[in-house]
Amino acid sequence: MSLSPDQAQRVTPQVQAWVRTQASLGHTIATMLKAMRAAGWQTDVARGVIAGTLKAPVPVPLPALGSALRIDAGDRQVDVLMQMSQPHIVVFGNVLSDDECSALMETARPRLSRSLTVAVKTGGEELNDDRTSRGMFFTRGENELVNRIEARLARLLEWPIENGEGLQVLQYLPGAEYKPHYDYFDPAEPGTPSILQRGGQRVATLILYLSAPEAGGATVFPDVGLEVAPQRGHAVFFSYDQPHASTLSLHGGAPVLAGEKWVATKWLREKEFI
Ligand code: PD2
Ligand code: ZN
Repeated sequence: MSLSPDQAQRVTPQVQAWVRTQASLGHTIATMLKAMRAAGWQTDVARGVIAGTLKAPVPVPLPALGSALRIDAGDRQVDVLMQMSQPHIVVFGNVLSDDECSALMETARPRLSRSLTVAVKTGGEELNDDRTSRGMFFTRGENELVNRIEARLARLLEWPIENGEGLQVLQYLPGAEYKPHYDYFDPAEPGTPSILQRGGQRVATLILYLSAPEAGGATVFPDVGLEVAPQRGHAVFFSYDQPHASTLSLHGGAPVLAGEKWVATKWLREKEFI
């Protein structure tokens, strides 16, 4: 199989099959890069495609649940309400107290602005109609409350605090939503290599519910027909060991129909997030 110029810059199953075949024939990454450049690929993009295609699944957070109904998260006993294996999803109860939910929302409120999404072409950020919430980021360990919650989550998920991005708080007013998407960074996009420099791929997400709307606003997993109701103090965790749709980690925030929904999202990286 050859790599025709019209396939340049598009990650199709054919391109991925070509990469796998070259590797199985013993060709080096340098040889593959040379062939891809000759077919019109930019070096960075080609490198990302090769790495993404050949990469074995990476370790991901794996809360030690067993058949326990509760997990000791250090300063709090967290309830296990639901778990499934493919995709790996866990719904937790009692992760945050009412006071912690209120304090996060009140500290975040004056800093909210319209949420952005990653601009895949550049690695920067952009406004996107698919995401109509307002949001803000705390930096990691920004204050005593954030510090305490981050330590609890690290213990709950058995994943180092340093590998977590700062908590992001989101407010959804009626009509606001986050259309289904993947949280990992697409290896085929030209902006991805620069994003990955800060801690590697995202490998898991924890969405903490700070305030429940009166109607709507479920976190949905369309590949498996699951809808998680946003109950205050609860959280939904899911992991993805490859930046690939086969992880079934497609998920979204359904439109809020009445009232306000508030969440805090913690994204977990492979390595230390700087
Ligand atoms: O607020 C949600 O339910 C939601 C849904 C999908 C949040 C995110 N994604 C996210 O923050 O990535
Ligand atoms: Zn998401």
